[in-house]
Amino acid sequence: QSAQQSRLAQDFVRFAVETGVLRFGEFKTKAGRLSPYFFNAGLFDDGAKLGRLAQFYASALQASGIAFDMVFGPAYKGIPLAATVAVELARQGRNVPFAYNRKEAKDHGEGGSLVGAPLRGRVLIIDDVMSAGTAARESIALIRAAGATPHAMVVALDRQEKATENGQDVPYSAVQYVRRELGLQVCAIARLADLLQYLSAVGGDAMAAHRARVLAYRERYGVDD
Ligand code: OMP
Repeated sequence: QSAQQSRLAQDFVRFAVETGVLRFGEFKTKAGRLSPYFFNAGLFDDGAKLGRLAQFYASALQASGIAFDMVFGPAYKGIPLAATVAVELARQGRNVPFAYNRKEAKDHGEGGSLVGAPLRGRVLIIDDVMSAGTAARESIALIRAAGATPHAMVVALDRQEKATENGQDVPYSAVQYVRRELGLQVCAIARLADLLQYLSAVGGDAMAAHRARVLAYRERYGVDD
């Protein structure tokens, strides 16, 4: 991680905490884990927050050097993310095609489950969070089935925790799996490590207590980078 990426990650964690998108407490994750923190991208819930979020994605992409020909937003949460990032990229002078899928198959009208530009070339998947990796696998299969190449993936938060295979924890994270086994480039605006760094930097009793719980969670479910 470069100095630029780590500064961006700290700014992003602060933004997520200040907007209440990143919260501390007790939450059940999709994989059924009891987590002391949760990142709810649905709470980027006005134009200004979404615009700022899109700038973070665009900066993280630029810092990563990842190449791509188009963006894809997986339903539902990836759709506004990919749309706003496409708008931000165009605003910065890089106009790329944009597509998304619908969850329900449609039997009339335009048909099919893909909407927007045809899936072609090196597709960048834009999503919110990677935990155990279920969502990532679905998008990759869908892009392959359309005859395009799932080339890269960008998420706001990499929770850096063990992926699951058939309901069992495995010793590597979803990001590591997607990178090593599926060959995609993956970038995250921030990772669990950045959240821990933020909590130390802010200091104070409340943050120290959150940090202790997040560390215990990482002890149980986390992976080494
Ligand atoms: P995986 O599909 O297991 O990687 O989990 C990713 C999904 O979990 C996200 O797309 C969210 O639906 C949800 N999630 C969050 O949004 N924020 C979190 O902090 C944790 C999760 C989660 O359930 O793991």
